[in-house]
Amino acid sequence: MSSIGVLGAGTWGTALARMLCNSGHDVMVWSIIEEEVKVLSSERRHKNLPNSEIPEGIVFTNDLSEACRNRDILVFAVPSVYVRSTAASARPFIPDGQIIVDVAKGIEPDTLFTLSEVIRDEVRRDGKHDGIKVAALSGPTHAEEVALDLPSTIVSACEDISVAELIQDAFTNSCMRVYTNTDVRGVELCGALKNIIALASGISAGLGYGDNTKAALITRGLAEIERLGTAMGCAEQTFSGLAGIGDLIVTATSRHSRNNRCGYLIGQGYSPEDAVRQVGMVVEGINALPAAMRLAEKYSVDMPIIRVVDDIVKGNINASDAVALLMGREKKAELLKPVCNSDLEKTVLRNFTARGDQGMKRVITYGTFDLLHYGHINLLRRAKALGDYLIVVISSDEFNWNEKHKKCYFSYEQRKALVEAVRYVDLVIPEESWSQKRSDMHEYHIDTFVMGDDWKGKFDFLKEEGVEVVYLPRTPEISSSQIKKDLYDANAVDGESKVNHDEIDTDPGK
Ligand code: C2G
Repeated sequence: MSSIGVLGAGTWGTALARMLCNSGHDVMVWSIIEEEVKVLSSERRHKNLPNSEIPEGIVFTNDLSEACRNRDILVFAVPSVYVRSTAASARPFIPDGQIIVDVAKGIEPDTLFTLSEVIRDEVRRDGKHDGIKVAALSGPTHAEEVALDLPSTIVSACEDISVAELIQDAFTNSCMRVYTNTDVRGVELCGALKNIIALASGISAGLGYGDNTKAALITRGLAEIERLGTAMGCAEQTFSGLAGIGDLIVTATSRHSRNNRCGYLIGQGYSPEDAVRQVGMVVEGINALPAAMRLAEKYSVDMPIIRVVDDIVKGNINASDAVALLMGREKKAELLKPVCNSDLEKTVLRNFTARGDQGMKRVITYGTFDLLHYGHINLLRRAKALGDYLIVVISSDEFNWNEKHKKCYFSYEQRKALVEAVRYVDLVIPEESWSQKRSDMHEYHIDTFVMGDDWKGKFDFLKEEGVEVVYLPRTPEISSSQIKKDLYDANAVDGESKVNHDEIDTDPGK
């Protein structure tokens, strides 16, 4: 069993703490509000969870260091607007390597960071926490129902699948079934933006509209979120999963949903401020609007429902005009994106015709490919030998810098040009996130995923996407970093015995 610190004694934090304690974990809950600590400690009930007793085993504290120290897992369950300040206050008590789970839902408006990114950014500020591992836990889980031990499911998301699985183990019990997903950004984006669709669904009900309108808002609302998510490099499947459609259904249709209730009051004619006051709890859908609008603009994604909700909350339009606005938009096709990009399709068909046999086997591999060398060529040659069409996904400069902390000698465009010139390579596309692999397998109809065996085991999860995963032996002794080192050393030697070139006779005639 684990020792778990839960930061935040709100409805969700308390419901999770109760579940974890009943599973046998050692749980301590921290709240910045001393009065809240006193009431919860003495009454052993949360005001929003009247039918759920808080187990005696849970200790409530106002001492942040006590809640953070010596914890196997630290859970951030504070409202989205307090995640950064809580991370800053907790940093001195968080050891490097700490596993942290964010369960709040939202996007930070000024940085556009998801909340796990906010925590990572804030805790690592002192340069002494590069080893922390931050995950997100998100899905169709009303706190009120989790607190009643009603069967629920949730997603544990982390790029590092071993961390996602460790959290899966800690939170799984007879009432909670946990699924893992490496697409953290997609899971968190769903969690934040579905609250806005829930507001829209509540507004619609408040205006007296029925289930047809609700179903339309849920379906088209998910389409908007998915469009934005895939533009941000998230995996398509995340949006049709528990953190996506699952959470959207439970939030947009349930009386438990504070976003839905707040929307209903707005539809009834209350101002957003009065509606939030009446709900009496944090309405994350309203907090998520500024970031959602900035993301839609940044990625040039059309998000009409979210835009309309933003206009209503800002008072630019009244709710009764909103639905007419949405219904009066230009006609659209539902399947907007070609199954595969046309250039690739033409190339595939050309190769298919050329070969004239049963079909083409498509192979994909990923890498930085800086200072292209024979180790890379060996990899590309063997990868191509596994099929008929080889796609090489080259890390963008931003991805290398932000995620791999690598500074390349050649820019992405230069590395792309070099790799495209290799006769084994058929197509080069950019790698912009760790999580794009899953959707790439489907977007490019991949049969075989290949990597050097220095990555052995890291991408086995792609087998779930129906592709063969192959790790090929690395070419020993050569690497981009080795080349840089050798050149540096050689230069250093040269510098000592550097000949004065003025003395060298450049006249070839002599
Ligand atoms: N490689 C190899 N032999 C070498 C060097 C590299 O077989 N001597 C292989 C690596 O195993 C990898 C590919 O060549 O499969 C590209 O190597 P890098 O550019 O170093 O790739 P890396 O930075 O590890 O990026 O999402 C995966 C990452 O993008 C991989």
